[in-house]
Amino acid sequence: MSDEMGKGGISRRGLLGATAGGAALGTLGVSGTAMMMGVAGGAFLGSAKPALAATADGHVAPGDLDEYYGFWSSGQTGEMRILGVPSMRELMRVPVFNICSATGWGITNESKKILTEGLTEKTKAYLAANGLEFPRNGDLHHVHMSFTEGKYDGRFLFMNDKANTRVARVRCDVMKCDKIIEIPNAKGIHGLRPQKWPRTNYVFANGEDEAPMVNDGQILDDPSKYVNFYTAINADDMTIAWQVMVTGNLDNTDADYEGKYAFSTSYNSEMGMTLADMTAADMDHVVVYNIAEIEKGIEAGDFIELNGVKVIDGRKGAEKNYVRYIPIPNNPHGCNMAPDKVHLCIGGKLSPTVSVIDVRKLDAVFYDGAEPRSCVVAEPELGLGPLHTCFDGQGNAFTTLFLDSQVVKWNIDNAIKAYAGESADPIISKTDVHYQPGHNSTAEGETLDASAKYYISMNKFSKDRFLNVGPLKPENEQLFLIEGDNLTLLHDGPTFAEPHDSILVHRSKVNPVHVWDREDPSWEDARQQAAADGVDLDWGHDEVIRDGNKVRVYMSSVAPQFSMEKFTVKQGDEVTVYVTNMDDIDDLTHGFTMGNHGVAMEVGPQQTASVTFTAAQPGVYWYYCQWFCHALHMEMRGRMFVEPQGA
Ligand code: RUQ
Ligand code: CUA
Ligand code: CA
Repeated sequence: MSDEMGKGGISRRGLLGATAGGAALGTLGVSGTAMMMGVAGGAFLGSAKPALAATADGHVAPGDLDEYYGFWSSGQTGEMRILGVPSMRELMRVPVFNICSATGWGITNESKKILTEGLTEKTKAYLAANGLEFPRNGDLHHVHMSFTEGKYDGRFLFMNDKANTRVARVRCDVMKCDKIIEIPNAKGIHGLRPQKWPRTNYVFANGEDEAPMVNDGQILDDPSKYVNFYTAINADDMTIAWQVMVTGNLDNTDADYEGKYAFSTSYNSEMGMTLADMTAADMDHVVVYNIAEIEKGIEAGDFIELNGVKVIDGRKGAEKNYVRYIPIPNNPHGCNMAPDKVHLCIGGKLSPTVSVIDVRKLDAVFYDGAEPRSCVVAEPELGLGPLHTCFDGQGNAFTTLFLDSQVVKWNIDNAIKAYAGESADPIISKTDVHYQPGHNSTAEGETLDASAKYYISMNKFSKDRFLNVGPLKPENEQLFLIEGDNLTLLHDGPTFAEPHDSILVHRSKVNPVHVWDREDPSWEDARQQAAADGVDLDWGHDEVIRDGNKVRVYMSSVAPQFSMEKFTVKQGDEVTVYVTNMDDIDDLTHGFTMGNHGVAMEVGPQQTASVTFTAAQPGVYWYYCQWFCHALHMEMRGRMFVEPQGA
């Protein structure tokens, strides 16, 4: 085999023309790929069924395609998930802050680079001292897509890791994470939103946990020395643009539709360290950030530099025109900007209210000395435990009521009228959910394309909705059809931890590729190493390069074979295996697992991936393809021979 596709000199194009075809499988009398796919190999890519829309009741028949992509966070699982909506079928799991056995995320060299290069020196030192390369866990709460002029633009998805104070980016063309950065100074990145207007230049991220400004083990019980950080990340290169130091902690965040203001809720304006302290005050606050003033302040040098980041002091008493603190009852949580471009809705959590801020009134608060709460234009009492709010684009809002296990649909205008003393009832309807909802979402509800079609309730408890699986229960995300004033339950979807938050994006805005581009930057290091070793990754290659005790093994794969049937290394060698998948057929992913070495990776069509490990005790070790690719997938294997040291 290696004679035909390796050094033997068949060009990549030549190979592609004969993908898994006659040469290799002539003895079977059938083209391998065609055998698996049930179609003529290569014709598959263009032959997908035409996409059919869901019927009016939200039913998507087998084989039909969903109208919306749902991008889901997974909470403490640390990955991003992709669902089809309205079918609620789980389409994909994209590892980000977790380690993934199937794809090799956290195992391959390419993923390790992403997981390590954005860490702070302090964290790197801690990890190194403990024999770790990167944090093993993540807590991914919020996934949001990049915007252009208030609408999703299909370029990137951004997400937070509360556990290890990180922010990640996923490329929507291949649905893989390409950047992870740890945010300096801040602790526990929680709320995260992209700038909506004019485009996502910044990604805003809240630090939830206060810490002493210089956190070096000298200060514990002096809250006056504790601070919090709001971070603006440059979305295009994932560097830190600036931070604002604030009083009170930061929970959720959002941005306006003018590119002027961004907002954070704080449940701990008290700067308390205990539950009693954090819930002591009747009012906490929303912090309003004045983006242009902050940029001017940075420009003018009005910042301190902390761990390499330009930090504006926006603490109470030092606000200047950088920030304002708007008093809000009580331990507020959700922070959601309505697509009417005007109203920001803040969930009261301990208060049964949602506070509505008219962002047009903020200029007066900043520049005319208007009383901070003069921007609050409504505060309807909606029910117990209001957390998050989403919108239908028609002036109505949906707020989750955690304690009531309900969603309340309400009208923003009526709430404003009632607040002004007119007789108007903002509440339209209340619908039970099962149970204890946190986030909710409507289709593109956080954008100017908000629509009144589907409503997702992400519930923290499922209790009796499903077969009992032991003390740890699944959680429950529910899909409702919005029909006039009412919500009709279409679907209960049990999920593993945790359906924390989601966005729905119309499928016309998301266009991932089917096959990797050979020029893709994600294996640039492999490309450079191969060039230095005189190996052209784009050709069928088949090389073992020894470099001291480092051994680099280059091979390719075409279903159902690796180009190399065996290779030899020595015990204790540091072995790097590079696999290039020469198949360019839709859905023809291979893998590489080295038996008993704890390594595995996905190698998608036309992708190069690499993994490094130390060769174990002398003997024969089988490597194999762990992504089912062919009728002869089981046979897609080879041997690594480990010779004794000194042999
Ligand atoms: S927060 S359940 Cu992590 Cu999104 Cu409100
Ligand atoms: Cu290649 Cu399975
Ligand atoms: Ca509080």
